[in-house]
Amino acid sequence: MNHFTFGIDALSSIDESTVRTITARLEEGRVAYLSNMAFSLNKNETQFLSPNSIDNKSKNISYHPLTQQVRGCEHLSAEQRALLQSFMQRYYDYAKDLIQALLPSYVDSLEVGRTSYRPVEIKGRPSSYRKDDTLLHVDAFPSMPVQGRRILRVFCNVNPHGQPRVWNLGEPFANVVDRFLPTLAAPNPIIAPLLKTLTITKGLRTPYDHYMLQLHNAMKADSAYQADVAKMQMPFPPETTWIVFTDKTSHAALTGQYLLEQTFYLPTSAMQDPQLAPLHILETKLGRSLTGRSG
Ligand SMILES: O=C(O)CCC(=O)C(=O)O
Ligand SMILES: [Fe+2]
Repeated sequence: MNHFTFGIDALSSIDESTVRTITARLEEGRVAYLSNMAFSLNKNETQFLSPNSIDNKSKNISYHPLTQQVRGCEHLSAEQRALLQSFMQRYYDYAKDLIQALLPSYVDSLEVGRTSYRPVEIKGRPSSYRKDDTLLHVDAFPSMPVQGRRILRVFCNVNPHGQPRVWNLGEPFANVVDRFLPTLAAPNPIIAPLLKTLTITKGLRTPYDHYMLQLHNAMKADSAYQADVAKMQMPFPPETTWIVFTDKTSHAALTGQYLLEQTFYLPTSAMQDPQLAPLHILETKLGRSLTGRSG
């Protein structure tokens, strides 16, 4: 165990006090590392262990458990797409069961997000700096405002060739905020309603979303910061799982191929300690509410 991660060895030994500890550590910003828990592919799913599973335009295959739609594989046959759909649904079920076992107090409030399958090697993949996840960042998405809710993600490395998924983990969120918040522009109140009307954003980009997006971009844009900031390299071997609040934990994915990921959203009110939410931390620093309608 260290400042960045903590291990969970077996689901069988988890009692109420362990649950509280796990929840607290995750909310602090550590990564829960499950070194002997993994999602396994069925025999007929191993055909998707190829970068050709995705079409040219996409960087991953995405699925939404509510609509049961798969995207990013339109070039495949109807039969293959149906198989991918059940593959992704199985991963969602796996992730949901893990949350149920480890973080039961979240379950009633958790909202389900996308499932993603990433069969392309991330190292050297062309991308603009804002989309480049090999740079340290906290998660915030331009088109998907979370309006203060937490982003909780469950990852599993399903690489069949022994290749780890190598991440860097960066400094605590409070340090990131101290470093970058003074450099960020305040939101312009005209912009958010416009983005919503034009359906550029799915819902209203609140001042919270504005600041998180600016933070995400500022971290990625600062190459001196990327080089100099304290960080720890963390290789996640195949057949391991990890869970993290990616909106608070500074992370970068350096190398790796074949990853499954499930996103959930959690209202801050459902946290064990809502004061640990990025929303609360930013509101305290700025001395204002960030989820109201005006910028
Ligand atoms: O692909 C990965 O390993 C992680 C990329 C990332 O930054 C994320 O999913 O939030
Ligand atoms: Fe990320």
